[in-house]
Amino acid sequence: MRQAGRYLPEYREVRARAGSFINLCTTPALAMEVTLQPLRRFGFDAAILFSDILMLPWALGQELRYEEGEGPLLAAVRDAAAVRALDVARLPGAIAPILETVRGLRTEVGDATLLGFAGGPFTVACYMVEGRGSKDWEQVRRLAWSDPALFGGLIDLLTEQTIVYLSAQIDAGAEAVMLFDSWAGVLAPSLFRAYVIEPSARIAAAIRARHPGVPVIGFPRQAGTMLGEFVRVTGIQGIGADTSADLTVVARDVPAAVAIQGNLDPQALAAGGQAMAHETDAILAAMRGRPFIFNLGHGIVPDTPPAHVAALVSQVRAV
Ligand code: 1CP
Repeated sequence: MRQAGRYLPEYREVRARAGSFINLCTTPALAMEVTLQPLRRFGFDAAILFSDILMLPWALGQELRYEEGEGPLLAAVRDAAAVRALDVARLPGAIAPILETVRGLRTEVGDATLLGFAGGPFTVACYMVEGRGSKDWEQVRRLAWSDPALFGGLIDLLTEQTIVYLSAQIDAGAEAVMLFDSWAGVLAPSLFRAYVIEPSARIAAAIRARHPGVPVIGFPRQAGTMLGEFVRVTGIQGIGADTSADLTVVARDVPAAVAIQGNLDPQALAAGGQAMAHETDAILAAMRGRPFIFNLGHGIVPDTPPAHVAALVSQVRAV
């Protein structure tokens, strides 16, 4: 999950210096610095590239800006002309600074694992179609039902470009890649199969073929009863469990060799103290004896006290 970001004063300092968020993501020296900050402070086992899932549509030429307090704002893509305007020829040049960040990080992370990432095609399409964040993504779901040719075409394009983008991150030094499908849980099962499982399976197969041995970790947030099918059909090596998932049920639903990652509630981390310690113990006990990556169930919240993160790390390290 997100490790850098607004809860760290040293991030806020670099963020202010960078001016825009996009400038932060596309200036290798700054993006490297904020990737390494949580690693230096807490000594995690892995570092995730500092970037954003929306750098892909940005690289395809879609207008994007990040407004303070509002999150991302994009020029909405809702018709065939807007899909045609996405320019795959722009991608290599646009992602070059991000790949330079990955190359620089490879030598800086030391023993920690360097994770690359991309958004799941469906979640990226959510922001592209809606033009901004949303709780239930009404426009996107309506479009998926009303114009499957258009929506399916957009998902296909994103799937192909995500393969290019993740492969390039691996070539630059990423040792594993994570696919964040944060809004997968809003879909009906038939659409979940078409727009979450199928594209993720294509991405995972392409990474397996081009980069054997590089793990792919999926995160189809709030997949609920669809989680087991997602893991089996995609053949991924790791599965991120969101806060709502019961890890013992997840363990029952996925093959024993698949690593489970998760899933402390970010609000338990923000609260800290006994409640956090107790919940952390329960997660660790449930996952004992199987491949497991301790993590949050979603991104860290900005008002999390860094001291709570330090306490959590020492508790997990003590196991
Ligand atoms: O000004 C700022 O500081 C912007 C805050 C911020 C940060 C720190 C955004 C805008 N993105 C990021 C970084 C980020 N985003 C990382 C890098 C790793 C790290 O921080 O350590 C990663 C992996 C992401 C992934 C991401 N971006 C997701 C998938 C995971 C998740 O949290 O669900 C999503 C949905 C986004 C979209 C996005 N970008 C930024 C915001 C505020 C949002 C969410 C908007 C919304 O709620 O709809």
